[in-house]
Amino acid sequence: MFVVATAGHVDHGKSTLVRALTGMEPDRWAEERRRGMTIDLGFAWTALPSGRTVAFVDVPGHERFVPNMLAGVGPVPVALVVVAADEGWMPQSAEHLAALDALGVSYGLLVVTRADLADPGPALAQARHRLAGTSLRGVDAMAVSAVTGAGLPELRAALDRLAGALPAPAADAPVRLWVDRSFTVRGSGTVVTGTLGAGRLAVGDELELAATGEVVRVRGLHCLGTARDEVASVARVGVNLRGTPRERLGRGDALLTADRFHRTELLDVRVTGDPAADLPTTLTLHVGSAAVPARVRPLGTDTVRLRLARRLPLLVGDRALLRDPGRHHVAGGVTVLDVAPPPLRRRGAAVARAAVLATLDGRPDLAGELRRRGLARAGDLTRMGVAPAGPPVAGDWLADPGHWRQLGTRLAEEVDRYATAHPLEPGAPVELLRQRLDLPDRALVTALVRPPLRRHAGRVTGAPADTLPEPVEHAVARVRAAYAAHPFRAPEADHLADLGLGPREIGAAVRAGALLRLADNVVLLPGALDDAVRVLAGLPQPFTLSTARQALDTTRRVAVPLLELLDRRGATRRLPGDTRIVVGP
Ligand SMILES: Nc1nc2c(ncn2[C@@H]2O[C@H](COP(=O)(O)OP(=O)(O)OP(=O)(O)O)[C@@H](O)[C@H]2O)c(=O)[nH]1
Ligand SMILES: [Mg+2]
Repeated sequence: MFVVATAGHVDHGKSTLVRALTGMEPDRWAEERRRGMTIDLGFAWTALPSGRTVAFVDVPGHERFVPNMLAGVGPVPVALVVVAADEGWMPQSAEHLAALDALGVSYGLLVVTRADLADPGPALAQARHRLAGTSLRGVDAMAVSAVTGAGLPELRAALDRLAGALPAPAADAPVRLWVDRSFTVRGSGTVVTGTLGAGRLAVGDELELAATGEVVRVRGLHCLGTARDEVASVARVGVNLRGTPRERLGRGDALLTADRFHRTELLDVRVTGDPAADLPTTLTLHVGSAAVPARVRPLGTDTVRLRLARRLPLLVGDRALLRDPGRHHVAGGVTVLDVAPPPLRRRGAAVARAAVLATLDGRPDLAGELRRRGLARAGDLTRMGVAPAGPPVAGDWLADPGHWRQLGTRLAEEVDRYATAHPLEPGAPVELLRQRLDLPDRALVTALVRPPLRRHAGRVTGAPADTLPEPVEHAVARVRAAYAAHPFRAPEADHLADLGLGPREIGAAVRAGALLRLADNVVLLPGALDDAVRVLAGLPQPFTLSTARQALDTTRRVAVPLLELLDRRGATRRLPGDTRIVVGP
């Protein structure tokens, strides 16, 4: 199936043409039929000679109903531009064409109808001329009469050719179904309809409501009046939602594949049409079937920041339009450049931002996105419409390579700075480093730790300090002098304290290799282990704790942890009966 939206001035024969092609009545309301005028969107479909199905979204031409028209064409990138032979180009012909051009609609047909009432030649020439400067330039054009049927076979053939030229829908893309109608079916509950432009839907799917993020479940699907278990794009589709009251959603809302869209109220866009500086401060943004008031802040000559009155599920590269409802004026086409733009706080930020936006074209660009953001989560990028690739640096974080290298350098500097400011601490706390580097996740700090940096117990240490703070150096020197003659007589705790060696100082001296810690408050000089092995090797083997203690000229306070440490290091081995031997040389 493919879907075509009509466009054109009021009374130019759009609905009559759809009726003639499909045998279906696009004007659904009694009021529409009474007044002979389309007010809201109409839907009809038929088989073409090739067997393909074409579905029409028939729009109203009256100037009062332009918002309805925009809700119809917004999600449908194919247009049937209708002009009456006897009236020619009219104001809403121009306004509708401006909207299609702003949205970048490039597939369609130009049909001059009511050809039985006047020579279609002039209207055809005039309309062709109008289309020439737009996204619809060069589309097939023909004259028809819906009353006599003249030209309808040619039109059907042209629709078939058009269908063959359309790009294949992205079958695996996430679903963003813009709702164009919602109603209640007795016994089934709420049904919404829309044009499924990409992806597929199946009964049982869980979808997200764009307005609220609420998750809803698909209870039933309809396509062209037939119940279906699954519907693939492109299609007109009716979705029955389980347990969702009708008031919860309506035109302008969207059903989304869960967790695949960033719902934003702030975006940076490129505008075509009026210069950015000339735009009013408030306009209406039309995208999909939605129409949302937007505050406009010009940034560059053709780039602006929009603040929306409500969140919309937008992706980089989306097309939309800005309209001034009071003036019946399509102010410009919109290409979405950034759906998660940085705040503009500092002086000069707007100018800098304009320079960045000048380099963007709305094509998703992973490398550029990372360059601008430095770091980004893969999931966030996906939700913006930028496909992530490559290995993450930590968790699901992707990084710009240059930025990541720079962070590594800064981490080393911060670790150094911390060590200088806190020489007795065993490294800088990870959380503090996260704050200093302004990183959003501690896992990133951890991932940045490279030798010679090391991570230990929630801290990052640099290369071991070979110089100790002077007071500690002094204290250690005094320990060395005092115990040279009795290397295994560890100083008592209060003696250490007298020397100025508290737990932190001892920790620093141990890390620097100036002292050897056997147990809390039991420290020896670094060479003590080798000396002890030499002394013990000279004893008759095996030897007892008491023999060892006497040979080492020390107390149990030292001998017990010393022998245990030697056991652990494999220098001695403990035998049954609490004796030991020295192992190896
Ligand atoms: N003679 C003749 N009359 C036509 C033809 N097509 C439409 N009409 C008449 O033109 C009038 C308007 O036709 P509609 O189909 O309602 O026009 P529309 O473009 O749908 O109008 P809106 O939806 O209100 O914008 C009706 O009275 C139709 O009968 C045609 O090919 N020949
Ligand atoms: Mg109509």
